Amino acid sequence: MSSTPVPPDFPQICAAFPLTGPVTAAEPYGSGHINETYLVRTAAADGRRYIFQKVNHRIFRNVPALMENVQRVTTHVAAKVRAAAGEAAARRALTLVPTRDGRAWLQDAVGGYWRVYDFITGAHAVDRVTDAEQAREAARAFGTFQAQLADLPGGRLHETIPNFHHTRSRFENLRRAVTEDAAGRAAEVRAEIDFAFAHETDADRLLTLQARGEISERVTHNDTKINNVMLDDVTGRTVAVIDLDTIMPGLPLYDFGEMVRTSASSTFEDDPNPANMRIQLPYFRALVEGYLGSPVGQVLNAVERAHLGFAGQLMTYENGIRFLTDYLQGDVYYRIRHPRHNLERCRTQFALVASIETARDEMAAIVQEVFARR
Ligand code: ADP
Ligand code: GN1
Ligand code: MG
Repeated sequence: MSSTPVPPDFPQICAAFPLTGPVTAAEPYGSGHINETYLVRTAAADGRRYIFQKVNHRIFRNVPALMENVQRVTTHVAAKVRAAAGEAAARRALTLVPTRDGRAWLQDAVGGYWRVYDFITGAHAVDRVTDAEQAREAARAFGTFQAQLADLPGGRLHETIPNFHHTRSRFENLRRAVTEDAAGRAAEVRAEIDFAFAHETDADRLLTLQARGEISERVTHNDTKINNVMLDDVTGRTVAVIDLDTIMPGLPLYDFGEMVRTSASSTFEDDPNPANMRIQLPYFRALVEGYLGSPVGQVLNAVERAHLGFAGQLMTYENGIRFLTDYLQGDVYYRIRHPRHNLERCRTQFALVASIETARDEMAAIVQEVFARR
């Protein structure tokens, strides 16, 4: 659960939005690491609920640009979903609730940015995959979502966080954090620093392929964590892809790799015991089947296909070095629940990197098998 309590000025914030009934309750919601998310219940006859989010503008430096992206993406996806799903479409795409004066967001008295979405009913997000079907669903959903964005009109989206998945620049941030050692923690995490430095060359692999033109940029989600897809409470099928703040130009391999990190892993990303963490090959197979079976499967080239397993390793490595960097900098980025949280997250990510390295050949064989069967 989010640990940020409902702020004292919340009633004024609610009043700026045309909710269908008076607010009866508001509570912190979800387990995202970045934004503050609240569930708001109302006394409306239809029991209408809303998701209020305070966007973290220390991390997202240009919230108006971010919200322009979100508006463009939600409008485009909603139109596609309506065409395909008719009446059932309402909960299949995030729907922004504009302020009373028609804006996509509200700026509060102290400069905070708020937005409101309709609550997606009858669905839930999970922090960990517990069966292969969930993994297949998530991959199908993110693959379909990416395909829906392929013809997004209006030019290039804003980069809401520059160099978000630029692993070379993530690596250089780590190197700087080690040198500066702002929180005096470098000596304690020597083993993790050594692991990160030993894998430095991985940071350039996809960037090099991209520079050579062998793989190319598309509109991607960039945060395809399993808890960023809502699954139906009854059928377990995907209802909607959420958390649109990092939708911008990226590589499809980043999206697939992040799915491997969070959906083909044996435990939570912050399991305090790294020995519990390993790659789950049946879930990896399900991800490959779901992703290659989605419309995106038709447009991936052979180089992209050959790097599906490596993408998982790279995104896990990237998250590991980001957690380590944050630990070294004194926990300035991610929300933490205890002082060693970022270190535990890092260790458990590095355990998964090592496990994926060991399973490299088996993963390559799975990709080939699934591809050959299509
Ligand atoms: P963060 O960027 O902090 O991860 P998210 O947008 O992913 O924020 O929201 C956090 C959590 O809130 C999600 O994992 C999901 O459980 C829940 N959530 C977000 N939007 C909705 C929505 N429209 N309807 C229902 N639940 C939602
Ligand atoms: C953050 O916002 P959330 O919790 O879905 C982070 C991702 C990381 C993830 C690690 C904007 O995602 O990049 O992979 O934590 N989002 C941002 O769990 O930095
Ligand atoms: Mg999220």
